[in-house]
Amino acid sequence: MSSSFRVIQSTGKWYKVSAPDGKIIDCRLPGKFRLEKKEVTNPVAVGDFVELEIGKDGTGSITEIKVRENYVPRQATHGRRGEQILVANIDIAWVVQSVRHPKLNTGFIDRFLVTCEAYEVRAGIIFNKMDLAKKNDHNLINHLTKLYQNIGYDTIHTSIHNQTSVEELSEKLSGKTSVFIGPSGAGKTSLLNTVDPDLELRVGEVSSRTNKGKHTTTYASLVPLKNGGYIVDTPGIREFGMVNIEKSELSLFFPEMAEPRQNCRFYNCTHYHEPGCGVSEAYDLGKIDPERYSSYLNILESLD
Ligand SMILES: Nc1nc2c(ncn2[C@@H]2O[C@H](COP(=O)(O)OP(=O)(O)OP(=O)(O)O)[C@@H](O)[C@H]2O)c(=O)[nH]1
Ligand SMILES: [Mg+2]
Ligand SMILES: [Zn+2]
Repeated sequence: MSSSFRVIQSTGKWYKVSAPDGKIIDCRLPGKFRLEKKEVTNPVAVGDFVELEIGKDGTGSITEIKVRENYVPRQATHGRRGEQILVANIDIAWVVQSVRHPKLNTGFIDRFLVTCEAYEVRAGIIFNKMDLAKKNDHNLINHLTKLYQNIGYDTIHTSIHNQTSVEELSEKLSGKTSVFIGPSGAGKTSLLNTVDPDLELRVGEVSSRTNKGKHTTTYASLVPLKNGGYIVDTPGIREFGMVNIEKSELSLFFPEMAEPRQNCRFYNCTHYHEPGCGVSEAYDLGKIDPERYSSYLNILESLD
């Protein structure tokens, strides 16, 4: 697809599109595209392949949005209804969480993973700022790493102060289109600057008062990596709001529940209070991690 036009940044009104010859073209989107997709707050997302018409002034007008191979949506924020498409056409989506500063949020990870399962996007987990980990943190991270690897997710430990970990990350990114999603201050942009110092992307401090990042990255953007491949750096988000997921299908998106749920007595079992539940049985046998099950219940409740 490298011979096509691709959206590399969107500020709402204007889109930056990279042309096959490497030039960057500022583009607008005709209003009809917005009317067509009312349930989506952004009809064009970073990563989209598009067709253009280029005007005399050198700016473009998007004439067609190519069918997406996949995308990652989340609930729109700021009181807007519908969904926001965070990124389109990627090989893998990484959730980036810092072990500390800001605090690790496993609920975020699990909601993100459910969305990736539902939208058939390969997912991985990056535990960053490992240099700040205390003994207890190491125990927790080792537990989570085993847990997530067992259910099929690539999981890596990084620190911008540990070159070996950065090289490992760099290898995972090379040759693919990847995206980093996570809370503000987790270190998404810092990791990219460490993978490729020529990028010189802007990073910001984490507030020592609130222990939160300061929303330094303001727009998602797709950047080429020197080892081949592309990465989409995204602005930090406080929560990962899921969209279009029904209570009755939620357990389909927990890989460790896929098999046990086949033994449930009721076809529409929510695996919460029903008798003859295969998932509860598997839980009692220690085959489902208590943290994941409690995440499942939290999400189930939030889907009311
Ligand atoms: N100790 C330590 N600090 C880190 C690490 N990675 C990033 N930081 C620091 O964390 C702060 C936030 O980094 P950013 O890269 O701006 O975080 P971000 O996830 O891009 O944040 P937003 O753009 O706001 O979403 C900076 O002060 C970084 O220096 C790490 O591995 N270890
Ligand atoms: Mg950033
Ligand atoms: Zn059940």
